Formats: sequence, structure tokens, C-alpha cells
Amino acid sequence: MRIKVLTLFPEMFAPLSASILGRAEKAGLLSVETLDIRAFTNDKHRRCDDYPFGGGPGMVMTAQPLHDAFLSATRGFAARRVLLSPKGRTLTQRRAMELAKEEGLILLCGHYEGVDQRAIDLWVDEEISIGDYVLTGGELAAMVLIDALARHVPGVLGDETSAAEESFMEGLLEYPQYTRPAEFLGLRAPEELLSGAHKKIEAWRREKMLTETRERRPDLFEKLELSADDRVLLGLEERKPRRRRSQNRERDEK
Ligand code: 4G0
Repeated sequence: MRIKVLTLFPEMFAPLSASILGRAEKAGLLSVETLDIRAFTNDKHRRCDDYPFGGGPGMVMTAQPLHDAFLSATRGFAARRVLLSPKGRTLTQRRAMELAKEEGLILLCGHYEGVDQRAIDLWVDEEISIGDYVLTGGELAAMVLIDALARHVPGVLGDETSAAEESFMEGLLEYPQYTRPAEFLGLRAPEELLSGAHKKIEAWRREKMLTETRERRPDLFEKLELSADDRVLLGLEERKPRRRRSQNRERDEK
């Protein structure tokens, strides 16, 4: 996947070259290029912002440098064009996975109080928010988006989806994790996990996923479709006796 980022602060993206994403870049799985919006301004003072028509606080990014930056970025590059904005649809795991399938992306990072609407109307396919809060600029939001979707580009992680990710897709929070030593500062890891009994471990983990979700994210818990086993684990219902395999279907059907 090839990502072009339009930003007034290209130097903010330097940390992306470190860690997993840097490895993905070296392996040719992912490329992140920045385009400096200021390089495209026709203003004699190199300004990329101006006062809002109608008055009000702050500054607005002007349409001209954005238009020319998009013209440059899209030449010979067909890509989905995304504005990071608090007005966008909130990023989800599902959306990150879908966007990871795109060949190319162009991310626009806004600054000041916003972006001239005409540049948005001319160029932006989709607005995405990383959460309900306002940042100084879209750069950190773009980096969050890049990280969330790069994980789903085949090969970037060695392509193992984490258990936490899989449970999240199910609408459940992950169970707590423990590793050696079995006792630390007198605190024992749960005996169920030390037992080596596969069925017992599975049941313990499932119960924790359900109770953690109910406690911490009642909004997610409400939407779950609990299985009969889940309801038993939560103590909502009695264990039903397993029906024995029938030896006489004719009688059963009467
Ligand atoms: C565009 C994204 C960009 C419009 C960007 C602000 C939060 C997020 C910006 C605005 C951002 C997010 C209308 C204030 C830059 N802040 N939650 N700031 N407006 O994803």
C-alpha cells in the first residue's frame, strides 16, 4: 500500500520510519510519503491560512495550496482521499481493515480551525475521525490511522492477527494475560491458566471476556448475542443436561 500525506508539518511523520512500520517500508509492503502543503502556496508570504469569512475565532486553511497539492499527489496515482477531521465518521477496527485493502491512500491533515470547504468538496472522498476530541492538527490522527491499517496489510505483522484484535471484532474485550513467574510479589496467576487443562482455560478466558466487557463496555455487551454456554458462564442460566444420542428416531418424533 502506498500512502501520501498532505501536511504543513511533514517532519512530524519521522517516527513512522521506526518500529514495525519502518520494517514494512523496507520490505516494500508499505510506503508513506509526505507532501509539504506549503510548497504549493502561491502566496508571496507563503501563507496557507486566512481569516474565516463571517468572522469568528482562528484561521482557516486556504483552498489554493490544498488544490495544487492534490493535483500533484493524484497525478498518475489513483487513491482514496481522506481528511482527518473531528467531523468524520469515527474510525473502527472494521474500517481500518477495509482501508488496508486500498492500493493507495491520500491523507489530508488539516490545521487551524479547519479547512476551506471548497477544497473538501473538490477533493475529499471521506472524512475520518479517530475519536471525539479536537487535536491541534490532523497529523497525529493520520499516524493513528496509518498504524491501525498497516497492521492489516498482508505481511506487515507476519499477518498474525492478535487475540485482542479477534475478540474486538467479535465485540468482546480481551481476557487478562499472565506470564512467568506464576507468583509475583505474592500474587498468583489464576490457577485455571496454570492447570494446563485446555477446556478449563478456554472457559476461564471466555468468562473473563464476557465479564470484562459487561463491566467496562456495557455498550458493547448490550449488542452481544450470548450463546447458551455464555449464559451459563455468566451464571444467568442452569447448565442444561446434554441430550444423549438417540437410538430410536421413530419414537423421538412422536
Ligand atoms: C479539520 C482530527 C482538521 C477540521 C483532526 C480540525 C481531531 C481529529 C482539524 C478541524 C483534528 C480527530 C473542524 C476543528 C485538525 N482534531 N478527532 N484537528 N475542525 O480525528
